[in-house]
Amino acid sequence: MSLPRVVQAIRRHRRFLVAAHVNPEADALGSALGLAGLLRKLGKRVQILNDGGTPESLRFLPGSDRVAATLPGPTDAEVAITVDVPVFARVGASAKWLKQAGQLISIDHHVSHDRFGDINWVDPAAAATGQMIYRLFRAFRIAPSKDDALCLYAALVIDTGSFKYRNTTPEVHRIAADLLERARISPLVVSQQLYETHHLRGLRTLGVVLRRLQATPDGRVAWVEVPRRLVRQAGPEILDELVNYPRAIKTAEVAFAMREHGPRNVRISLRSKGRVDVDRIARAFGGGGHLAASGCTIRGSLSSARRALLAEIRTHLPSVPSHGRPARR
Ligand SMILES: [Mn+2]
Repeated sequence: MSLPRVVQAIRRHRRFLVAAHVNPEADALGSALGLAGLLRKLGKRVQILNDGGTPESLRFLPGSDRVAATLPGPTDAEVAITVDVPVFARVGASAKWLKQAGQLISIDHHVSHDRFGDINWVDPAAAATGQMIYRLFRAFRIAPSKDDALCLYAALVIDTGSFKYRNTTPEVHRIAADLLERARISPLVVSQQLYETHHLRGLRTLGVVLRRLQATPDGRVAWVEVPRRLVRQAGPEILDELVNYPRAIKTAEVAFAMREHGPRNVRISLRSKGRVDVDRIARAFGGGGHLAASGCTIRGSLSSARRALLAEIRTHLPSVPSHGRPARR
């Protein structure tokens, strides 16, 4: 448990650089913004840096307009903190500046975290990195502002699948309730910003893509494959949620979505209903994540990636299917 070490490092220093990962989602960016809010309330100087800046879809997060994509020169930050980053390479081009700081702290909840920081506060039991940032506010006895609360609430919503996944504990609901009160915002507004942002063209492409849903004859593994042409047509908002469709098939124990981003570049999202550890499956291909949600990239064609993945998944499936049994909690 490295929370006390993180608290101590924050107390001892004045200038901070905070970064998430490339293509951040609401947990990564919301955690970075929430953490920056806390540091500023403690009288620290903070710069938020993220390779690629703020994606269009997360502009509703207050403070996201101040996220820098690059810095004009070397940083004078004493401490760099990454949030929601399991392996250092995921920070992309921010690496150059993060390395210039005297100390690197990593705050994350991925079980696949590879302990790249000088201080690693990693809690795979946390539903979101945002939940850990909330704990950090508590540790300093500082209340999240209205804006901090919205950022941390969005982080919880996205990483719990809107409070549906196994990581949604009573504690998560209590924190969410506190954040909602402080953010003075309707959950409806947040869910509209996070989920109801599709374009007609993207949704129609989803229709085309879903016609390609596939499953093994026993139904225990289900997936969808998106060739490059449709990747471009569908757009990232559609593709990021795609794996939820094969996952929603009743008999599916493992689901995956494959998107062809280039020749021999297939990005895979993996989901499990809890019996199979998909972090281990992703790791077999150099990726990782959480027990029930992970990802990796396979260098090969769609069909060779599918064959390799199905073979690997087979070795992790329990011999008895869970058909007909209610899912474990
Ligand atoms: Mn996360």
